[in-house]
Amino acid sequence: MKRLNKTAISLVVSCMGFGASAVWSADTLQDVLKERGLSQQDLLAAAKTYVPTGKRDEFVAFSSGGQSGQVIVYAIPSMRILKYIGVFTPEPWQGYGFDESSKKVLAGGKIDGKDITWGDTHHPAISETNGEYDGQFLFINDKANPRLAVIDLRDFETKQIVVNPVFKSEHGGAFVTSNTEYVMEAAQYAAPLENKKFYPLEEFNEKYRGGVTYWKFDRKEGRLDPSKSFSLELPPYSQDLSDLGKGASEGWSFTNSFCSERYVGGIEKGRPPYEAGCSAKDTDYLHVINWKKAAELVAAGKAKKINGHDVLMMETAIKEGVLFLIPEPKSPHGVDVTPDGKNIIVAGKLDTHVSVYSFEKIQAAIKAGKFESKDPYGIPVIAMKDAVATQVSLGLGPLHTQYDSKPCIAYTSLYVDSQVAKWNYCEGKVLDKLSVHYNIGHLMTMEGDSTKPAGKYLVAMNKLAIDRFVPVGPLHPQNHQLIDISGDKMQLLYDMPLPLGEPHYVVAIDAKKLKPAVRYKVGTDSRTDKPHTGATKAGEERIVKKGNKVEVFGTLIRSHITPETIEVEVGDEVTINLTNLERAQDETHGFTVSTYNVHASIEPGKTVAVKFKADKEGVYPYYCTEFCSALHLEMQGYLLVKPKGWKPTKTAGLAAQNYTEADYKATLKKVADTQAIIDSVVAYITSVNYKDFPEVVAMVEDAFDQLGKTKDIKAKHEAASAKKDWENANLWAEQVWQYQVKTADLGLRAKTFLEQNGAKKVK
Ligand code: K7E
Ligand code: CUA
Repeated sequence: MKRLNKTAISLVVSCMGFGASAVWSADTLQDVLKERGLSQQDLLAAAKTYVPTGKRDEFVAFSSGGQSGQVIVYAIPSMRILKYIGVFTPEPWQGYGFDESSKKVLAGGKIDGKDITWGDTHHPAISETNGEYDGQFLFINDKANPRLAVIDLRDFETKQIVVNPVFKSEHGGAFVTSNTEYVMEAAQYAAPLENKKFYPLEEFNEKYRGGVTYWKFDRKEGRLDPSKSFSLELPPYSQDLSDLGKGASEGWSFTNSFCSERYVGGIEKGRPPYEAGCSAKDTDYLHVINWKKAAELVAAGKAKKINGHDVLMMETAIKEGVLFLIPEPKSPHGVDVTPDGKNIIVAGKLDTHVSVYSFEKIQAAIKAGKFESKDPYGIPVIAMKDAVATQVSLGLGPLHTQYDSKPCIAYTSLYVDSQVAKWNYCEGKVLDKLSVHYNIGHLMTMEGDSTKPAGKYLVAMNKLAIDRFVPVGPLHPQNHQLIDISGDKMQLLYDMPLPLGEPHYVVAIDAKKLKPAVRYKVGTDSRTDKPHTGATKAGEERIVKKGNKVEVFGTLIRSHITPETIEVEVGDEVTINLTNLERAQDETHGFTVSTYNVHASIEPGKTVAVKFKADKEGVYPYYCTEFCSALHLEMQGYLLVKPKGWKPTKTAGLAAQNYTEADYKATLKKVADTQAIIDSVVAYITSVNYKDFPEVVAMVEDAFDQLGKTKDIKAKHEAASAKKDWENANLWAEQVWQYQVKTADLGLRAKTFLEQNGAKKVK
């Protein structure tokens, strides 16, 4: 490769405003290492994460967005952020909360009739088939306002939010059963199950309750079905994380707790705070639940209706043998079922040990009726020694455990030590420890919750980012650290600041399993997956006025909105339905009307409605908010809000430009020249094996679509020219040229793609 000489580069660089900083003039790897103070180890780490342009990542991670109420999508190993998905919080880019259909999704999360427009998202879960991630749906919970959301991974849009009918807060969700029959969530802070009933804290033991909810998932509809969902009443032990059985433990679920002391704090009453009272005892309880049998009992009518929702009461659950407890040390946090389902690993936050429970031993104890005691509610308690296979001391503050593709290998986060421990849970041996940045919470391996973890990488989700990044004020970003786990020793590769909310858990899936759509069927309401009532075909755009209701049926295509003028009277209720007629990939149009607080993101094929009351007389520009083509800025129109009873006083038409025959001729020449370019591009494309490239085939189709539109318009300019109406002849000829420009743009894009991807000549 020819090298530019250093002076030349420095010159360019300083002209570009980078200053003469040495890095930019370094031209060998050694120079860069020296100038930037990098070690060979750094270089190796960089090479393991760098994804050059044109290449894609191997895994896609879905991170909880914490208090942002969103989901953050990023890629591994590059750690590049791909998308934020609005879930519990309005998100303007996607029109989420600013168009009618998405407002309805958010309204599903209303509690007692009140809008709740934020959420505290903790645990995302990918839908599973036979215990493996299938890449179809993503679920995520809201801890603060006990809710659960469904995201469809065909379009990465939130489709549904449901409110837990009996809890006041929840934490141990979302977790899915092996075939996503149910999505599970567990309560956190105990409260009376009857929603609006008051009981004093003195009645905590009697009236306050925890529980777990199993939401029935209808995969065909892609929605949770509240009518077929149920909960199980549990003692007020502050249930925490959960996990579902798989393989050997299929049909069971496990939920731990951190305050089986049932302590009620209150410094104001002279009592020590919760933190003292909830951690006083050496053990809490792991709840072991036979959810399959519980579902059968509910189906057999053994549940009690609370707030119209089926709740299997503890008394029934105990009598029918679906609920058991096992002591677990000490104020534990994570409970994680091994890929084969044979073991359940519980990390005792305040204990240095992780406890490996054996499902086989648990079942043996249940079968033999071997219980050491009953809890105050009569739930049988299995002795720890009868349930635990082994305990391993890992370090201070073990929280969460994830699994490797290699058998028996687990990784546990150590919050207090700020380390990841790699260990063997079959042999009870610590294998390696890696210091990570301060105070790791969750960690996550690729497909780590499935029956077939993919190994390779681990992400440490650290709570604090002190000293790690350029400071951005007292509120720091979070720090997700990428770790290579392919070898015997873990290697830290990359620090990624996450600048939105405090993510708790993340799940990652093999990117190849995701099959997102490129476009919608024309006229689709993306939030319901059904045809939109406002869907409009090309040529059928119209404005319908009934009383004070104005409904616009419009379309969008490069580069105009139809209609381009909407006239209403002040006080009218305006609904603007817009259908994106594009079929081309990534040809999204946005839409907003000045000062009416509406916004829509309209991807190819989608129909969206925005609605508002035109309560202010005046002139309101509307426009496309996505830079969709060279003529994007011209993708505009006017909403005219006229005073009541307004009549035009001036009858003159819109100002003419007085184009002449010469102007028309000049435009025709431009059209002919552009056609020559198009023809040459077409000649190139058809001379190679373009049909072997689906992306190019799509571009070519779109290009001919654009060009096809010129036929009718050509007839228009010719008709106008025959009448010597040079004004219209010239303007319609200009419109022909606009379509040619779009055609040429696509053609050139296709040509570049073919050249870069090694297209071959065909005869
Ligand atoms: Cu932050 Cu899973 Cu909600 Cu642990 S949880 S760290
Ligand atoms: Cu459409 Cu900009």
